Amino acid sequence: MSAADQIFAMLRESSQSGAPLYLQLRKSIEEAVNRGLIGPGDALPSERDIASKADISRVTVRKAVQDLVKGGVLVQRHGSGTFVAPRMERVEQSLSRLTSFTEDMARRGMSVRSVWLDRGLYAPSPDEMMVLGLSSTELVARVARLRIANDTPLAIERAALSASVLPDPEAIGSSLYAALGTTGNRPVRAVQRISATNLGDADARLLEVPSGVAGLQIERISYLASGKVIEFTRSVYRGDAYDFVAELRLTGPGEEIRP
Ligand code: 16G
Repeated sequence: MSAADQIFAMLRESSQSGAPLYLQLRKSIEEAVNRGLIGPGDALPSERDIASKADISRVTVRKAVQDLVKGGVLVQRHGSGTFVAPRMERVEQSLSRLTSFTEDMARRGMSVRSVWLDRGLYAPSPDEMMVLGLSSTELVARVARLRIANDTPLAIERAALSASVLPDPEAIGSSLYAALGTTGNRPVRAVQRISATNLGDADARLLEVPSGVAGLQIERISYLASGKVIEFTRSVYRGDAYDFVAELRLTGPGEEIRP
């Protein structure tokens, strides 16, 4: 069956539902993609073909297609038509090991690149003062980067550290943890909070996804062996590209659960 036939078969299945036509069409295309009946990179039939075959108006077809483009299911290329969006190879990241972005990607054989969004010394925000234990007269070093693996932007990371630990944020090379390692300040423990977010316009543009799509917001507070907080990083990861995986074990009797 051709891609067009798959969509029309789905549409016939849903035509009893009584939902507005554009929603039925949108759902049919989405179903065809989710079930793998039409795959990443496949061309969608033209607006005119869908309209005439399904006997609905072109305006209705356009509305359904635009919704799916906004949602990242389809992509439109000027002059050549509408296609099923390429599927991202998802990156699986263990939640039990304290590794750096550079190490994580290198282990997978992926090339890493960062685009600097900001780096410098600033007066600390109330949050930074509290987490990093800074007074209002001390400075905070901020390092904000777009992290790119194999040419796909995966995350925006905004790290804050005490300026006493990182007096020259301009001087870190490609890895923050490697730079911290050279002065004996690489963290050994971290607490990470992950929550769902819908990407705002600016972050979505940097991550090359449609505005409003799902992302992961991650806050990492890292510690030295002494218990001192060394890093306070707030990141936004692409929801379609990253899986955080945690291994869970049954705690034995008498074993303490530490936060
Ligand atoms: C990871 C950490 C981030 C840390 C960075 C250092 C998460 C959510 N974040 O991406 O907190 O600053 O690694 O990476 O895992 P780098 O050494 O490559 O600069």
